[in-house]
Amino acid sequence: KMSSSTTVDSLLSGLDQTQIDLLKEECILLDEDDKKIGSASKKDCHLLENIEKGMLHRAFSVFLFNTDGKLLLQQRSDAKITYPGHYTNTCCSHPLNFEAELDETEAIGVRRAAQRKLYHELGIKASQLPLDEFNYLTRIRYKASNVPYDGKFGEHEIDYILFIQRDVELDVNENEVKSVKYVSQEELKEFLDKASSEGNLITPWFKLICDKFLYNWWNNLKSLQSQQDRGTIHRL
Ligand code: DMA
Ligand code: MN
Repeated sequence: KMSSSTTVDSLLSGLDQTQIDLLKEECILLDEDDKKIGSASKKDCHLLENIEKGMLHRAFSVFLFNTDGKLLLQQRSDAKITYPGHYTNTCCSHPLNFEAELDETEAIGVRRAAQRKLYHELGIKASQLPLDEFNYLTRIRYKASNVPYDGKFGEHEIDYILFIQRDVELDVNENEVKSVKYVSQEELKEFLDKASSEGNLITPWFKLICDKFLYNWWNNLKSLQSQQDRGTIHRL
């Protein structure tokens, strides 16, 4: 039984204590229409056992571009519990279950969470990331039910896509991020093409977004309002 302390301990044994502590964060539980139905710990939200029963939570994915139009990629640290060492978009996380991040008006709660985590993971000061500059494009619901390595954790989220174009100063948190790099479209395509032969791992959500949406949005960085589709939840 998952509730016995022995199982809980073995579930987390050998994992990074800082990341274990972050599993206490309270995420927002959703129905399939992105309506809040409750809250649960980050740990409970990501257990495959719960995901298989339908547990779904709110998340966001930030794509940050510099003024040359290059995308900032991050490689997740080896300490991360889910998808360690994988390459992904600039920053991903969850709005948490408190008033400021629950506010759904123009996705302001999600944008506040993005500002919080861009500082936590990449050291980008909030003053360099005004909330109004985050362009909320659409939502994507996806499930990644099998994390390699453990088979215990996964993702099942409604993911808010946020674009922002700013030149920023980075001060990377090594517990979260192993490396960062800016890439052009050509460089990203080549990187993804060669990833498996070169042994580079890519997160499932980043792969899905690249395959279906990213380059079209990227080609419209100057006119992102035309790309907004906030009424839709893309179910992948
Ligand atoms: C979770 O990201 C969000 C998505 C879109 C997969 P994460 O695992 O990086 O969250 P956190 O940084 O809070 O651990
Ligand atoms: Mn998640």
